[in-house]
Amino acid sequence: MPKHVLVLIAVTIILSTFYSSTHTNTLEIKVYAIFQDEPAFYSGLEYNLTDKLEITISASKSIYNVGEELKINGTLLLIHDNASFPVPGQLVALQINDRVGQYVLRTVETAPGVSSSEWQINISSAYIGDSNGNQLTVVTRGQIVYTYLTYHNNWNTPLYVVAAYTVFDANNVPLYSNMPISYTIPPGTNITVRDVWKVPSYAASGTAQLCVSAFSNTPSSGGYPYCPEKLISFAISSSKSTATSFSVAELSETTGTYVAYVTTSKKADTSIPAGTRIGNYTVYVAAKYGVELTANASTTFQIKLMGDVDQVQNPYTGVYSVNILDAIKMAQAFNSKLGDQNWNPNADFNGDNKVNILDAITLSANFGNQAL
Ligand SMILES: [Ca+2]
Ligand SMILES: [Ca+2]
Repeated sequence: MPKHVLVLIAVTIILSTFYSSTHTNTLEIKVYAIFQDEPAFYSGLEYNLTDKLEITISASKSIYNVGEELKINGTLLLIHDNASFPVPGQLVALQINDRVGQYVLRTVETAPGVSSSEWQINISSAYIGDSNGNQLTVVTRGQIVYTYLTYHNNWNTPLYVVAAYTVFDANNVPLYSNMPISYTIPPGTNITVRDVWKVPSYAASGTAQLCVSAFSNTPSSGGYPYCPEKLISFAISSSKSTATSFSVAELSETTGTYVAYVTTSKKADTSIPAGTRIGNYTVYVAAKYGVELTANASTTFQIKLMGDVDQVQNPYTGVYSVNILDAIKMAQAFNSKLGDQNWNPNADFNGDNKVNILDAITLSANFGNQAL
């Protein structure tokens, strides 16, 4: 068969495929040629340039107590011909900011999780070490340690990369999140980032996790992940831990949805300072699909220190705490109701306009908790 006839047949097949795909409400599973040049974002779901990518986000509560577990989840959706399709196996950049700065930086995945691929950026090495670069497998509370991260650009053009990580202890409490560091990495080369931090006094002994991301920008600026999160385990205090092993890389089970859990610390370390900051939090997520489609979203919640009647910061340490002074304040307001002379709204934790045994139980349950 002459060559031009083969070409004509090929063109006809392509045109007819395109025609049928733009005149139907169902998505076809098809390898889209353009992805061959963009292995980092390969997916089997076809899309058109007129399609839109959307991401939803929600926090499980609008107000959390210090020590509570935060749950952030949402869905990545492809909007195609006025219908929406959950997008499985994609990376989502996630950033939680407290009132001061970054609190958590993660790369999560939409269920059922990403398949292996040749990513544009590889996190080729990540570990906790000493100032000379020697790896540490066990660290102690109060120790000054260094994080070493090596990023490799697999791509054929320079890539702007934001290096970001969060360390979690065995109870899934964030110990440290770095100020994201940005570099332009030339094609085919490595860059190593060194960052210093101090292990907080409240870190649980047991297996801690270093969770490392490579973003195109900070997630709060719409940056998406270049590659899956790299997880590295190390031990805090003792390698003979009784803590059960855990995984921060928990996967949602519903196709196209993502989830992230964070347990907030009940204690503060004033020397760093680190701990749970009360006040407003903002969560940002961002994702990319194919070459052109991006989406981002944000939500907010609050963290309060329940049981803190006097709401006074220690003038030297900046710490809010639930202690005997709060119990005294509550005793003074005990059995009062709204309008009474000894009424204290800060002792009415459940908002029923009475200070009674229920509020005392809340104080008792949170006794000893600290926040910044
Ligand atoms: Ca207090
Ligand atoms: Ca009450």
